[in-house]
Amino acid sequence: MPWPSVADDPVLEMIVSEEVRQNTTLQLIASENFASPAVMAATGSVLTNKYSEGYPHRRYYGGNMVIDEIEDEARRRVCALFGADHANVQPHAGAIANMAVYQAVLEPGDTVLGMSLDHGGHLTHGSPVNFSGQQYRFVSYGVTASDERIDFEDMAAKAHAEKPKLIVAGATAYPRIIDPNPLREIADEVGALLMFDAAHIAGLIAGGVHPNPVGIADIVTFTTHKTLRGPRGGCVLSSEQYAAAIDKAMFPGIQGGPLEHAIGAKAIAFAEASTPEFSDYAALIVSNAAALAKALAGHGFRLVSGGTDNHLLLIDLRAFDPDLTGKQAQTVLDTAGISLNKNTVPDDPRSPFVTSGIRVGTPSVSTQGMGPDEMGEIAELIARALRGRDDAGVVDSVRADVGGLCSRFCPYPGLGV
Ligand code: DSN
Repeated sequence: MPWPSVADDPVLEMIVSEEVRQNTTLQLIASENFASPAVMAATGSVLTNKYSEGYPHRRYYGGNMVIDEIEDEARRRVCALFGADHANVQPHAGAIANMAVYQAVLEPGDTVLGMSLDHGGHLTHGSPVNFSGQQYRFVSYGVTASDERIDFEDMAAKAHAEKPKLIVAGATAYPRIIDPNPLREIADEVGALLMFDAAHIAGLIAGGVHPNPVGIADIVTFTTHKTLRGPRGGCVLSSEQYAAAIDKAMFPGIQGGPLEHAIGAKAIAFAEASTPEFSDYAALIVSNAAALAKALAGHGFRLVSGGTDNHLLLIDLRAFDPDLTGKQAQTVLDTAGISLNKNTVPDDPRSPFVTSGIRVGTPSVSTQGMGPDEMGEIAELIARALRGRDDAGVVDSVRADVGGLCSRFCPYPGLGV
């Protein structure tokens, strides 16, 4: 039977428009990346057609002989990549991975320590608007006022006072290395479990440029689409001790059928991330972030914590221009072809919808092969657009220069044409 004709479906045109946007504008959102053609091919493959509730060799549906091989291979590859005993590759997202861990090791109302969202944490680390903050009793830690780095002293004091069952490490807007060792010590002092949410830095860990929390934390969660450069999705790594509880929480506890097309793509991404070329890539992400930080500081921007040693920078705009909000900066830069996000800075007087900061990341531009010279160009483009934000001619000229830069480093030649 023929497929219905969708040749004139406007959504197909919209996909081409998005290809054009990604090829011709700068992607500086710290949690985004460009997946490889092999990862995208798996994501768009026939694996999407298969129901496979359960786990390899214990499914609720027939016909899973190939799917089992693929999911087994994904689990083997990710365990080898990070040195883990057990992997669950089924989470549709990082939030679901975290939810499954909480369901596996906590009872509703249990006390948990997590980094506050406005100091760089994540919604699922206990935000009151998220299930995590609603179902569990989260107590927040954050960064110091002086050096804007994680306040381990305050964290230890809170751990001793509150006796949490779980300590959650990890962040979405924290530009520094998170050493898992002091976290382990604090967790051991108070008899807490330690979960490390490595969503942002999984690729930096795989590439060997950031410390690996596997084997130090009891459980490690991450997303596969950020620095790791795979398909959109999540993963949980653990010792055998927590494997059964986590698997049961994921399915049947939370999710139904796993997205096997995403799991096939994860397997490919795990193989890509285990190559020497990926280690070079991870090092480039970090060196590009440092170069961009230095160049932006030269244009009068204040970097939260004074710089970066990962893939992102958090910029406090108030030193550059006290009247400029993160919201305005995001809008102006969108018009100039520079995609990034507004972000609160620690103890931000403005609301999360307005903010005094922006977050900037280098995973995508590093995938494009840009280096320190281009980081200097990008800093100049950002500064020029924001300084001249009331002059359409200036913003247009930045947009034209962004187009020129992107044409030299096109991520997907042949797409969007
Ligand atoms: N939305 C992700 C980020 O941008 O950091 C976190 O879930």
